[in-house]
Amino acid sequence: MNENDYSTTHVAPQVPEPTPEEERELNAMYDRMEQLHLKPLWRQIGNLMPNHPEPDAVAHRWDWEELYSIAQRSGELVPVGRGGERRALGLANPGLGGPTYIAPTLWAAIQYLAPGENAPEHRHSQNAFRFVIEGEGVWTVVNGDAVPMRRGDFLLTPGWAYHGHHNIATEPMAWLDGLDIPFARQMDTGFFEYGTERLTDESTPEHSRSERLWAHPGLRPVAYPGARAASPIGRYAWEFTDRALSEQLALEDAGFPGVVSPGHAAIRFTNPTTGSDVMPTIRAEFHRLRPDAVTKTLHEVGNRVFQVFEGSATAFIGEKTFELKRGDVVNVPSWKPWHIAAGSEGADLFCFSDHPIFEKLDLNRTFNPEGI
Ligand code: 1HN
Repeated sequence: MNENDYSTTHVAPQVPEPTPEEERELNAMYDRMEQLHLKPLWRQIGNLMPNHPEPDAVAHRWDWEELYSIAQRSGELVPVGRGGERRALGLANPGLGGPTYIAPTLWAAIQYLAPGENAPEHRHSQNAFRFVIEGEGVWTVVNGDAVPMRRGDFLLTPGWAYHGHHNIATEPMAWLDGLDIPFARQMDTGFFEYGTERLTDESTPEHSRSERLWAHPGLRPVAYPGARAASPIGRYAWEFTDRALSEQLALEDAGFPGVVSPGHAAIRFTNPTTGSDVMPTIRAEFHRLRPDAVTKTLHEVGNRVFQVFEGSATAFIGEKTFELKRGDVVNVPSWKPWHIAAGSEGADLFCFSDHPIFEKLDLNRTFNPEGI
C-alpha cells in the first residue's frame, strides 16, 4: 500500500457461518463477557482503528451576526459575576453530541462584557487566549498585570495564571475565547481556584508590564533567562501582526520569498523563550490572503478553528463549503482536507489549533494531496 493511500478499509474476517449449536455457545460467551465488563475486539476493530482519523466532530460555521446578537441579549438578561464567572457563549460542535466542545480538545466561545462590568479573578490549569474581533475598553488582569484589549489583539492567559476582566468604556465589548478545556476534561487534568472579586489591578495602562518587558522583536531581558512552557507576553498587539503580514506581501511583490504560497501570508504567535508555540497545547496564527488567493489543500492530524477578522472567504472542508464573512467562525476536524479561497477584497483570518499536542507526542501527520 502506498503510504499516502488512505482509502483501504478493514476487511471482516472470513468466519464460516456458525451452526445453531455454535451460535448458542457464542451468545452465552458474549453474555458472560458483558457481565464481566469485557468486550470482543474482533467485533469493533474497524471502528477503533480506522485507516485514517474519522472524527465525530463535523465541520461547522457559526454566523457572527447571530453570535453577536445573542451575546448582546445575554448581556441584557444574564448578570456576570462569581459562580458563573464569565458571560461566554460556547460553540458546541454538532457532531460531538452535547458538550461545549468545538473539537475534542478545544473550547471556543464568544464572551461579552457590558460597560462597567467586572468578570472576577480566578485561575485554572487550562490554557486560555482571547482574540479581539471588535471594540476596545476592556483590560484583562493577568497575575496582577493589567493588559489592554483592542481590535486585532491576541492575548494570553496561560494555565494557572490568575485572570479577571473589566470594561471601563461606554460600549460593550465581545471577543473570542479559546481554551483547551475539552482536553483537560477528557484527560482529567483540570484544577480551578477562585481569586479576588475585585480586580487586583484596576489601572488602565497603554501597555501591560509583560509587553514592556518582553514584547520587543528579537530582544529578551537578560534578567530572565531560560525556557518557559508558556509565553510571558500577555498581549500580541495588532500593529505588529498587521505589519508582519504586510511586509510578507510587500516582499512577495518585490520578488522575494517569505509567503506560504502565492498571495498567502501567515505568521505564528510564538513564545520568545523557546521560539515555539505560545502555550503547550494551543497554536495561534494569523493568515492574510490577497484578493482571490487560495491556500494549499491540507490533511492534518488535529483541529483548527478560524475566525474571519476582515474581508470574506470560502472554506472548503471535506465535502462541505462555507461562505464566510467578518466575524464568522468555522472549524476543521482532524484529517478533513481543507483549503480557503479569499473573496474579492481578500481575507484576514485568525486561526488557532491543537497541533502542538500532537507534535509533542509525535502523532502529527500532514498530507498535501496535490503533492506540493
Ligand atoms: C474562562 O475563565 C474564561 O477567563 C473564558 O475569560 C471562558 C470557559 C470555561 C471556563 C472558564 C475567561 C471560559 C472560562
